[in-house]
Amino acid sequence: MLLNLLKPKFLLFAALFSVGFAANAIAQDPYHNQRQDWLKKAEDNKPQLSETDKYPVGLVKLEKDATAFQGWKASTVDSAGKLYNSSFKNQSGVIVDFGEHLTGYLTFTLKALKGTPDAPVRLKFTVGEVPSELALPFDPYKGELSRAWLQDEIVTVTTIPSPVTIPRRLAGRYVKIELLGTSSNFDFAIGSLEFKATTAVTAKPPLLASTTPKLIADIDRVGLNTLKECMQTVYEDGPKRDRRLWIGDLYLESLANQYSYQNNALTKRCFYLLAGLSDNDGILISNVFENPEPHAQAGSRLLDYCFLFNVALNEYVKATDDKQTGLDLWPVAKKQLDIARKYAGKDGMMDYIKAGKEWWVFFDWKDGLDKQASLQGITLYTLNQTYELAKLLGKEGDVSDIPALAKKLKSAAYKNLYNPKSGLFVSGANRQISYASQAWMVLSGVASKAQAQTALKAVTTVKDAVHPGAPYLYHYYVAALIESDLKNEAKEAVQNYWGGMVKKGADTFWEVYDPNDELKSPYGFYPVNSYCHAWSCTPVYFIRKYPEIFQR
Ligand code: RAM
Repeated sequence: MLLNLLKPKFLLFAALFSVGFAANAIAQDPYHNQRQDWLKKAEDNKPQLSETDKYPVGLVKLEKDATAFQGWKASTVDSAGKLYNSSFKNQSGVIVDFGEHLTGYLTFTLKALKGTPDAPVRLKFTVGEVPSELALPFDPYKGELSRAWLQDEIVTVTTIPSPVTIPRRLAGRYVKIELLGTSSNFDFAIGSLEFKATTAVTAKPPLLASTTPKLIADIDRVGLNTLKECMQTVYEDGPKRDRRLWIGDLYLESLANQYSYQNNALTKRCFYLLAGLSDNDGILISNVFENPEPHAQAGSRLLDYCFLFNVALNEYVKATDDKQTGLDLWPVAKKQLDIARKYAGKDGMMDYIKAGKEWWVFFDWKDGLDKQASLQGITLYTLNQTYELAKLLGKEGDVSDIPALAKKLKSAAYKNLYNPKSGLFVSGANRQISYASQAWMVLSGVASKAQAQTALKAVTTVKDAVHPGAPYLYHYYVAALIESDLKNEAKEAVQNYWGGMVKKGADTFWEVYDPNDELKSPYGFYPVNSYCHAWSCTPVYFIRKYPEIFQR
């Protein structure tokens, strides 16, 4: 009774409260008047995906092989024709090879060979990017990410013949098909199997010079495939997992795209989406989804990715001269600089301990990496790049404090993080030496060219230096080598690292690759790693931007 009496008052209060709350959020939202326009521009630049029908090229069997990647080799045992010409009852567990990595939709039909289909057929499809995904049992599942990322789907076919499309979009090269249930009154075969492959890529990239070494050309080919597969209606990080737009992946994909497929509309769309879906305080959210409506992963704020938005936008405006997009999104770039202002101490050092408590600070999938030097470096890099962007857009007046802040950060980095005796940059209380620290100190411009060369050469000789854990950080390491004019070293690094994946049979480049630990997974179960991962495609950028280093 009391509750009923209170109800209208409570509802009125709640309504006023929520109106007040919403009004407050709007009042705080620095982009309140622009968001809808940005999201509309994102929609206007959504690409029409191209669709291509692909068919199996053969049947393979998996063999344990200690020399193969992750210990599993797929070798061809039959032509694809066998699948269609004989009873499926004797083929359960067959593995179909499509010959290349594909992203899209799998459709099949069944056909009766003998008798009348008098019961449904239950089949299990497992799609793999690499052989180990088909060799290892997924359950009991031990990974930290959702079990549902793994691509096994059970399908019950009730009408034979009729086409069945697996509703979920799939990504991979191999398809295992197992028979889980059928009737003994009839026999059947697979009538057809096709993959509708989708991508936003329609252009052909320019050819490499005829002098390009074979291994480099192979790396470029695999990098292009990786990029093509990840270019869907956004730059996805991986078409198998996580299938969404992350700022860090967008940055590296947009660089590679600029020197290959040149789909500027896609890059533009991604910038507008991220801006339109940023947090109410104007800070970017690290990743966004497209469906059912564009939305961000609430609460996922990643410090280095906020900075890389600015860097990516600057690169894009420089490369395309699309100043309109630059001007539209300038408020967002300007706003991200508040992060630098907030954590820059009086001594010019970024407060990495506080930042690390308040943010996800990433840089690499590498346990134990100390991030002090990398954070100092990326902050400086961002300040410089954003100032460059401001100049391009005639907005220096908006960020007039930045040159002085950059100067302060630079001299503090030099004073606190450089060891002139060893010629190396150190990070954190334990003065850790890592590839990440050297790379970011070089890219930030803290090191002179001579110092950069010394540091990048020296780090390779330090026994317990922390190595990169994933191609993502390897990108920045190679960029630093090029920046320091260590051309041969850059070429060697690309040939050894990405060439290592090519030699191990990669069709597309992997999310995580440690040459000494092929089973490495940041997620506790390596089949859930992505084996076609955006941030690994950047040799395409290096090889094509610097032909004098890589194409001869
Ligand atoms: C992984 C994603 C993505 C990356 C983030 C930080 O989960 O696959 O590529 O940007 O982490």
